[in-house]
Amino acid sequence: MSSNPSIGHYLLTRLYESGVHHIFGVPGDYILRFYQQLSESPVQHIGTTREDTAAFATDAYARCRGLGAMAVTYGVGALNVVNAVAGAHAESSPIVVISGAPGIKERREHPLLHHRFGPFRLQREIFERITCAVAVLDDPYTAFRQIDRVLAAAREHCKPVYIELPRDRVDTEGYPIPSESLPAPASDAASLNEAVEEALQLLDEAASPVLVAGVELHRRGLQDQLLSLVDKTHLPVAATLTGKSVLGERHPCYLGIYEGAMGSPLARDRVEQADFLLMLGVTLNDVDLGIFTARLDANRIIRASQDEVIIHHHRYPQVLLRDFVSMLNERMTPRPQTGPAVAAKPAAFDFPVKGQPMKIIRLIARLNRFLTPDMVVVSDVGDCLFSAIDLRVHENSEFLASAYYTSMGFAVPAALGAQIARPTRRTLVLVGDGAFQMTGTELSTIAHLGLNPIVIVFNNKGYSTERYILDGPFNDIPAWQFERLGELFGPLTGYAASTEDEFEDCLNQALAQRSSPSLINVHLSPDDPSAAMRGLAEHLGKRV
Ligand SMILES: Cc1ncc(C[n+]2csc(CCOP(=O)(O)OP(=O)(O)O)c2C)c(N)n1
Ligand SMILES: [Mg+2]
Repeated sequence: MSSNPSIGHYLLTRLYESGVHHIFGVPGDYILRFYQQLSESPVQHIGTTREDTAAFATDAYARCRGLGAMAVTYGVGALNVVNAVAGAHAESSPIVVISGAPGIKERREHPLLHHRFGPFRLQREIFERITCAVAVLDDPYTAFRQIDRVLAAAREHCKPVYIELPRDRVDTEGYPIPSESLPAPASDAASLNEAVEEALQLLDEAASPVLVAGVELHRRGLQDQLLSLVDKTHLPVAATLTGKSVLGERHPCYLGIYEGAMGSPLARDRVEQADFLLMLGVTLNDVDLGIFTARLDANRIIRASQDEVIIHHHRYPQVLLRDFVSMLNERMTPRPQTGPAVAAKPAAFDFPVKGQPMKIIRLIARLNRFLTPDMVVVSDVGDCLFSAIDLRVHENSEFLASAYYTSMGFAVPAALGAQIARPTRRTLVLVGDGAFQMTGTELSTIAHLGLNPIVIVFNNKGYSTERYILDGPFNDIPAWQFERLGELFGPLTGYAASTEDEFEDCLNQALAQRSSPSLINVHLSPDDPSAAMRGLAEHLGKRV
């Protein structure tokens, strides 16, 4: 009898110890042995309708819990997740992709095995380009060490990793060879000190500084540090779209989403007129810069990214974001309060007006009043994301989207991942009619598991985002009666709403339905874009 655990068992144990209590995915014969071990372990399998949706669900789970994992079969399963894993890479989400593979022995005996699409190394090579570390567990002597190495890499870099597990190695005994202990990343003390000194002096002299909070604060788990810095200093804060909700959006210092011409006008005025900007964890991508409509002056910026700080033209290398934020927190002195940024409570307004057709701006305003502190909002791309700029979620990090990589089809499966990761929260899903047609089948998994998200389909009759950039018949899609999906998907209540009073009615019924999901098909006019969508169309249209 062997005294060491098998490779599959070790992998499951390590994942469980890292807080991964669920693995998403679809089985296949190259991963079945591992699935059997999974079913005998404390880790729970969540089966999905497709592999890419499993990856979106894992991505959301990882953003909520710090690490997520999925398991798929070779070729057909693994290649199905490439887009979603590339998205997790672009969005800095630490997911572990476990792929089964042909056994080492059978590769020699019968090389023409099903699902093979090239040399056996090809799948690993593909994943090498979209993950931060890969491991092929073909050698029992190094397998445990390889597992430890890739899990550490996922956590350290907040990026996906890839583990390939040949099927004849799952039950093979592994060997606990002590891992080389790599030095934990640390700031250079002198560089950190100087960066903080210079930042403090500039902020002290500034009359109207503004803090811009970005997505890296979320990915590095620095939300509490940010909150404490803001509570202490009263600095007004804008968030980027990819960083949306890194600070709870009802905080008295919150200005709204800064996104150049596409974000909140108040945030834009305050950010662009500030005499100094403290940008923490902001990534300078085209989404956060409002398709390059942002007007930011490098001479008035302190920018801390994951491992360096840049203060106008001074560069301080090897300064970790977490150390910079924490030292600022210790040393910054309170500033006088500059008055409320945006009203903590959304303005009261007259809703519903009987018989009035639904408009996107009033839909978002109504949802703003509907949100409660126990809700997580998951948004797909399209006008639901642009209009959600004005949605103000209560707690920090309760807004999830593929806001930078912008892959359609993220929201419904991500809602599955978010609800599994945070079972005490209720999820509000915002999704376009086009995006829903891509991955809406995951609602059947959600219904099957008895989860209770409320899905709002922004049904503007086609690919509106594309229409506003460049229209043609290619932006038309078939009309679905989304509200009838319950007939197919099991316990799911569907509603359709064209007018405000209808919507009000559906929303209240959906809220009361706590044991199964609800879907509201909201009929919107194709000629009713949000303000941000108009801005996007204007600026992106010129580039197409
Ligand atoms: C997987 C994927 N395919 C294509 C696109 C390009 N694209 C961006 S928005 C969009 C239309 C989205 O339609 P819908 O979900 O109905 O939202 P709407 O724009 O109508 O509000 C398309 C096709 C994309 N972002 N992702
Ligand atoms: Mg649409």
